Amino acid sequence: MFDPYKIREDFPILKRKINNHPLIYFDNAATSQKPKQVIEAVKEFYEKHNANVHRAVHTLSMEATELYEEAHEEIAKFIGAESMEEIVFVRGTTEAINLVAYSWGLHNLKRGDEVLTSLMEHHSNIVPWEILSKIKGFKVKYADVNPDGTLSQESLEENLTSKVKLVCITHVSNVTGVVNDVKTIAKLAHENGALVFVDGAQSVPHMPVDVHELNCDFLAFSGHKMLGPTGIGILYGRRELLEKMEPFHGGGEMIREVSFNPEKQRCTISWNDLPWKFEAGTPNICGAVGLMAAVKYLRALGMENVKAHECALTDHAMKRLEECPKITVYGPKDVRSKCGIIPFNVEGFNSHDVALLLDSYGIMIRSGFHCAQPLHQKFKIPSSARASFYIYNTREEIDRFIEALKEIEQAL
Ligand code: C6P
Repeated sequence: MFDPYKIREDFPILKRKINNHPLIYFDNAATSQKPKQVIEAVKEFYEKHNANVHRAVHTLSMEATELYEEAHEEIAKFIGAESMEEIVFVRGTTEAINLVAYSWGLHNLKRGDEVLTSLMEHHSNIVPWEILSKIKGFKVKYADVNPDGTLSQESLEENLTSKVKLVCITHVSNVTGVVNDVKTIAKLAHENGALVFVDGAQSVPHMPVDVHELNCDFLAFSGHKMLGPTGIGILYGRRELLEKMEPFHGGGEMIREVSFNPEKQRCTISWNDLPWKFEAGTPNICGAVGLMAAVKYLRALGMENVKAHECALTDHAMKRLEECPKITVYGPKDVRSKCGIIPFNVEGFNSHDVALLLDSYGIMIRSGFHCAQPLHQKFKIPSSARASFYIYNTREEIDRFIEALKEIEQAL
């Protein structure tokens, strides 16, 4: 039985009061809270196993290495990857996207090529491609978004010409919670000879995601949005692609051999095996250990149950928001095409003021443009307030949120 009240007992921070109100944390799309199982795993690592990985033969280094490799394996299982060779630890989704831009894009994209993304992307899935396009001369194209925030399939198909070498698309919008049909997009892209990069920052923490089922070539996500520590994220890449790609960063762990040729006064370098070829320097070992605990926690809950819980909360919140006449909600009204994220504005209020007023009730939401300005431009608004839910949120919290919003509505 999925019981959010029981789950809440694992999250020490949820016992806090803020401004004399019990904390209601609705900023989960920005980062999630951490259960004691993750906090304990991090503490235990530093108290008992701390050492560098893959470098020494002593007991502590062996233990740290074993934990670090096991973390890769757990993540591979969690997303249905074939093996841990396909799992590269990075700092987060942003770094994973930059890795693909520079390790794959720099060497495979040229003038005349196109990269197709969309107007609902987070800046992290726009900016690296725009920067690289200035160096390589390819074009970045944007599939349009319908007025309700869903992706325009028509625009996507129109833009998917034979010049497109890579389709970079978010699985779930961090503004509206819209879930894109990436399986169909991947099928269309592959039929057209393009590779598919899926930004899973807002999907992997909230629903079952299987890379084989999606048939994507790359998938990126961040540990901190799925109960794990900050500073650890994942790039999944199909093994054949990762094998052919050049490294992103140079140094340390990613090297097999560096030999100096005195005649040429140069070093010849060969790369380490996957996934270490992409993990230069001392990695975030403890972050990986914490993330492994997070993934075990989520797996025990069942990702189908996580999804169902968040859908039910969203449904309840959307219905209750109809009681607030001064509130405009953006994105689709049908909760079947979205998951637990609700962007809105209150007539007469700036989104930051709404967030500050809610904070006085102990309710944490995000305000601004959520690193997705093109989508806000599309909605013709400068910013929005955003509530986003997770496993420990309850209907009761949503009811308190609605009551607070009703009071705010009356404040003007
Ligand atoms: N979105 C939000 O409040 P990082 O920062 O690298 O862990 O994740 C970047 C990122 C990429 N793609 C999507 C779809 C995202 O939602 C995010 C992070 C946070 O919406 C912080 S801006």
